[in-house]
Amino acid sequence: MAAPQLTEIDHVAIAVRDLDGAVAWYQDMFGATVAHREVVERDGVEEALLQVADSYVQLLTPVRDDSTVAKWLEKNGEGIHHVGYRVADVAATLSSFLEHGGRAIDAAPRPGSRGTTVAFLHPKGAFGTLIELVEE
Ligand code: CMX
Ligand code: CO
Repeated sequence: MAAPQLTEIDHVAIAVRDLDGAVAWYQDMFGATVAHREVVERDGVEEALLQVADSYVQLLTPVRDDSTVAKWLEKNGEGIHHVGYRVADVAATLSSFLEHGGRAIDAAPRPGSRGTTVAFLHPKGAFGTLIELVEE
């Protein structure tokens, strides 16, 4: 059976040190609209989703020192942290990915922000890019 497809770009995630400052910059420079803002406790981050057509720019900042994004910012500085791809069914896409020998971070789908279901795939098996599968 053919592997389930990525249907759309859900978001491009950018790690920043100052979330309010980054949101204000996108508003001033591009008239950006904040579609959603949330502290995702499980990941130790706060996000602001800026609407770009049917997709988002996800500005991310750590809310805890032990957050994976805090560690990443320390090592890399600000920049693109991951790409979120929309899929119809995260569980089916993740199973197919694993069956094809892919390397996942999450063994099973889990809750993401704004009520989505997500699964992260490891950057080391994906050309250096952290991938988040997103089911709305
Ligand atoms: N993009 C690309 N490569 C990355 C990366 C990223 N975002 N994060 C880490 N790496 C690379 C590192 O550079 C490192 O490579 P080297 O071994 O060559 O130096 C390797 O992966 C291991 O990195 P690490 O610094 O030791 O980090 P960890 O293994 O502890 O964590 C990861 C990395 C991807 C497993 C972890 O960040 C993770 O579980 N991420 C998924 C959850 C997440 O990112 N949540 C925040 C966003 C939430 C949301 O979008 O809603
Ligand atoms: Co994300």
